[in-house]
Amino acid sequence: ELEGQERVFQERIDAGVKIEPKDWMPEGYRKTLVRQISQHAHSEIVGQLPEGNWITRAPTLKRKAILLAKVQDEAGHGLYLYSAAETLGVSRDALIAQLHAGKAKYSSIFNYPTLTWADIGAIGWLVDGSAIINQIPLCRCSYGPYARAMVRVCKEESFHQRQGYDLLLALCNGTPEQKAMAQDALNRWWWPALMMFGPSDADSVNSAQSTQWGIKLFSNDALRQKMVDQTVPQAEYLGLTIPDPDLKWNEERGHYDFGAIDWDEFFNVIKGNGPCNRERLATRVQAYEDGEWFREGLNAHADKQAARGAA
Ligand code: FAQ
Repeated sequence: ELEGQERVFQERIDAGVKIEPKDWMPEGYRKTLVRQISQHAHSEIVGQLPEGNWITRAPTLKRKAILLAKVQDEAGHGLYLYSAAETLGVSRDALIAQLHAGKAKYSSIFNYPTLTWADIGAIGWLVDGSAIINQIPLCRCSYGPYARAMVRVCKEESFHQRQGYDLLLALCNGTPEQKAMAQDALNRWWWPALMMFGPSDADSVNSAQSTQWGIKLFSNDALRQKMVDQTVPQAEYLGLTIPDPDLKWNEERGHYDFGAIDWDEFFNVIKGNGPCNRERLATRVQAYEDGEWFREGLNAHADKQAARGAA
């Protein structure tokens, strides 16, 4: 039984009233949001790396312009999300320091390598596709600044998803080698994409509280099922095979049944031992250090402006 401020807070959430930065909130609510929003921000920024890897190798000027725009959008998403986290009383510098020290999580998916051009298509189709399914409900979550940030992010993610599908469609309508490249990318990205939704509901330690607080509106497994149901017909249209022998329409449930996820692989990746964890972190830290001269310049300029204003 909740009492006092906490009860009033829960009643507001249950009534669908958004919580705003200056409102009273339980410390656990604040902490949960800082955790989730910062992980989400880090995912956007680290998520630029696998695709950034292909900007100089895009096959045509048009594909290069599209990919550049997508990767820039991801930087923007990171910035909206760090700003949303800052409304909860943490600084962006502190969050970035945690990431660089290897203490903060970011999505498991960005620890896999992009080996071929088809991987860029698979990321747009499957990774942005999953991101949309997870983020559409977040547009209605209880914390105002996070919910509002998600509206624009989701619009941009849908462009990202379409560009990935369009890229794969071109490959699948191309030569047998191109189609094989698309199939190989699907084989490698399918299972990691399903892992993006987090552990099964039985192992999701944060779900119960986050649901009560209106941060989570659907469970990890419910969203994962939605992703499978939505993606199977899209794979069929491409003429590609999803790498799961147990995948089968279940008439009774009205959903696809699918095979078991390798949770050992998932937990290994989130512990820092995926194929690219070390490389991703090292690249981020290097980029930050290389930007030191620029941050110094910005500060010097800001100090000069402030001194002028004071004079
Ligand atoms: N990777 O109890 P739960 C994108 C952790 S999309 C790593 O179920 P929760 C777009 C979880 O943090 C990707 N860690 O946790 C893009 C927790 O550990 P903690 C980013 C994971 O929070 C596309 C533990 O496991 N999207 O970036 C993962 O209730 C292309 C137990 O899990 C978001 O972050 C994972 N996959 O539910 C960008 C969406 N899954 O913190 C560039 C917002 C779970 O207690 C290119 N986040 N963990 O130490 C969420 O909706 C939730 O945080 C979940 C996890 C659903 C991810």
